[in-house]
Amino acid sequence: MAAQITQTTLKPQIIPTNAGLRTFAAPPTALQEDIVPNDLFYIRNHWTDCPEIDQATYRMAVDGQVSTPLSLSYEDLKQLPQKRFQVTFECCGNSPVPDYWSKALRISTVMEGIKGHGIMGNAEWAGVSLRDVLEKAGVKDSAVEVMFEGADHGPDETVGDPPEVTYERSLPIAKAMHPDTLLAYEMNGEPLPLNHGFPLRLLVSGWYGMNSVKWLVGIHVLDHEFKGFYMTDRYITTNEPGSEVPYTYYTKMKVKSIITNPAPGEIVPASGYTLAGAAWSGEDQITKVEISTDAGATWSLVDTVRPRSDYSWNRWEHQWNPPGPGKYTLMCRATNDQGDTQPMEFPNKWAGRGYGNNMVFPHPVEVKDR
Ligand SMILES: Nc1nc2c(c(=O)[nH]1)N[C@H]1C(S)=C(S)[C@@H](COP(=O)(O)O)O[C@H]1N2
Ligand SMILES: [Mo]
Repeated sequence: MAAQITQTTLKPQIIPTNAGLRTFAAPPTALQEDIVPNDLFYIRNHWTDCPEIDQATYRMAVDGQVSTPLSLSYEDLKQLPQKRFQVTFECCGNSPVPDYWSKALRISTVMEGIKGHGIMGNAEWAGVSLRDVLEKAGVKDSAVEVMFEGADHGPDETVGDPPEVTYERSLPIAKAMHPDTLLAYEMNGEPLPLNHGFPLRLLVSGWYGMNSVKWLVGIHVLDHEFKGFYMTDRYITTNEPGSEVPYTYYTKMKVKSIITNPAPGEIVPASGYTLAGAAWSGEDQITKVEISTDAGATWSLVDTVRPRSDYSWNRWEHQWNPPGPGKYTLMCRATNDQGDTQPMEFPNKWAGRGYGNNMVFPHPVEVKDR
């Protein structure tokens, strides 16, 4: 008997990108809407199993350089003033250059999910301002950084060394005290899903994803810089010997844009088509999105760049009437209010892990008579 097509096989799903079911990308069509639904939002976990925390007994510790250490329950957090807004974020390993990525992961074939730009998303988040919690505890003048402790730990995912490490990241005190740095308990109107950090995650608006610690159990105010494994051995890149800056730290997301319509493999009708996509730039504003339909030889401004909602991406659209059937290479390029624009090539080739790729991406399409 032929296999039955069920609702499940028809529904788009997140795509695994590595062994161990730790990273899943959003399918390309999930990036076509303003909001990525929770079940299609990318997942990036350092361990296969995620911690299962009981909401009833959950406590979050706030300690270190504070006048009153706190132990907050889920209910305590819910009592604080609520903030709700959209935030777009991407993993700093999104849009990897396949060559560099396969070298870093020591894999010979690049898995489907790793191609493209699916290790990102936009959602509406609700929670409380981290600042409100820090002010409740009373941050001392000696505070330099705040360290965030996740409940997940184990051997490092790729090399198993260190054999025991906890997911911990820190922020400079200024970003921690920014009113839009959230402790989020809701995602798109639902309690935070298990894979996205239930019951509480940090959400660092405008910064790369690894800063937004999930399954948050501790907020530790420090009088020094935190030098944990995920600060010094991951999510930084060593630059070429002799470079002015020896290491690059990835904090706020660089200016970037992608084409979402047509999706990869979608045939464009020769009669005309509305190209669409997204552009974002961390804390900065997008001022311009350009489009090329001839592989970067000529550029024009896109027809429409829609305003963003708080920290969301800007959606853009452009009517294209192709000269005729055939193969074309489309490209888009965004510029921000600091004057930064996307480079034509992957900016830090030296870096083995290929983080922070914001190059102008070629988007091949086929136009056919219909
Ligand atoms: N506790 C914890 N927080 C974490 C991670 C993790 O593995 N453990 N992964 C980080 C990384 S690298 C990214 S890109 C984002 C992904 O968030 P998401 O899975 O909700 O999309 O969470 C960050 N926070
Ligand atoms: Mo990430």
